[in-house]
Amino acid sequence: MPTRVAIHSSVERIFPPEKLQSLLSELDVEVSDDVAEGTASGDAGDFDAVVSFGYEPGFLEADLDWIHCVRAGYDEFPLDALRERGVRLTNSTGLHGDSVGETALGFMLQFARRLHRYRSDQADKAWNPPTWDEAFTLNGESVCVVGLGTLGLGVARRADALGMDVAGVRRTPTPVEHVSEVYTPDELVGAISDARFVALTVPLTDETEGLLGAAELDAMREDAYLVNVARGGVVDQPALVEALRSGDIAGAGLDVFAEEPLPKDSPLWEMENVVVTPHAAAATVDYADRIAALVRENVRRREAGDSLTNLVV
Ligand code: NDP
Ligand code: 7N6
Repeated sequence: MPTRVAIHSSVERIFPPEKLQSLLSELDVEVSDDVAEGTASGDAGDFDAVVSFGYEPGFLEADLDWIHCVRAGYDEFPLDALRERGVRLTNSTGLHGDSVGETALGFMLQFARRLHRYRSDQADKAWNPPTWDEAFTLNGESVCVVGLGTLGLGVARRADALGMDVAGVRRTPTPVEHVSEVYTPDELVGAISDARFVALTVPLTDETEGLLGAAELDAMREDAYLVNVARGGVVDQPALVEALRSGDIAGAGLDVFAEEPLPKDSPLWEMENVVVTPHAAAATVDYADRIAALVRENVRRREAGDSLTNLVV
């Protein structure tokens, strides 16, 4: 039996659902939010699978055996409940090394070359060259990349290519290409305390929630910059605001926040040493094509009775 796939409208957050439907037109695939109700065309039987950005409680009511999350981060999905119901969850890790890697380096280059400041000055037609000791080069500077999977490697590879000294943190302390020293989470404070940049690229889990709190921010250099392209919850955001205000760190490039969209009254919007991006680090025009390839491969595996790639539970 061919796999009947529903594309949930939440994928709109990244690309039009119809775009993915047309890329997968050789499959039995429909854009539908009523996964429990079956196909809009009234055919008997429910969907087997749903491709979604977010989680809906209705997914557990439907007779699905597979959910594909179009994000790498699956922290919003109830893993225990899915496991109990025998619903498999796959994610989209592996797709974002280039996009997020380039965004993270973009943040770093902006701070080193002061581009963020000139862009703000441009709004006032203000000609403000840097002071003699303000600008620096990434070449010769150091970065600590916390999380060394797809994103972390995307950052490490680029930082290494620009002549930076790259250290990293992960639970498995095996050598990683482009990373001179790999630390474990219990060594986090030591790992970040010498770095000019700290880049967060870990999933949000019980272990990583609030990983970067007041003590870690305090341990960072006063001329250090934080880059968060992981999840807002990995950082204690009030402690970050305080560290930025008090000059405990020099600045931050933030793609992700405790609450998204970032509320209008957040002090982060108006800080001269902060660059805010709207959870856009992974955005790229070929995102839907990459998701289509992943879904196609897993439909093939499902129908062959093989284990799915990018399986979470
Ligand atoms: P991966 O699974 O490829 O990599 C995760 C890395 O984190 C691994 O190196 C893992 O290594 C490490 N890790 C896990 N737990 C810990 C821990 N407690 N302490 C230190 N390291 C840890 O995931 P991706 O790189 O694809 O994505 C990472 C996260 O980034 C996603 O979960 C998502 O939340 C976020 N993301 C954000 C995007 C954006 O648009 N801003 C885009 C894509 C992802 P080990 O197992 O050895 O610890
Ligand atoms: C979509 C970003 C992820 O976890 O947060 C990201 O993959 C999704 C552009």
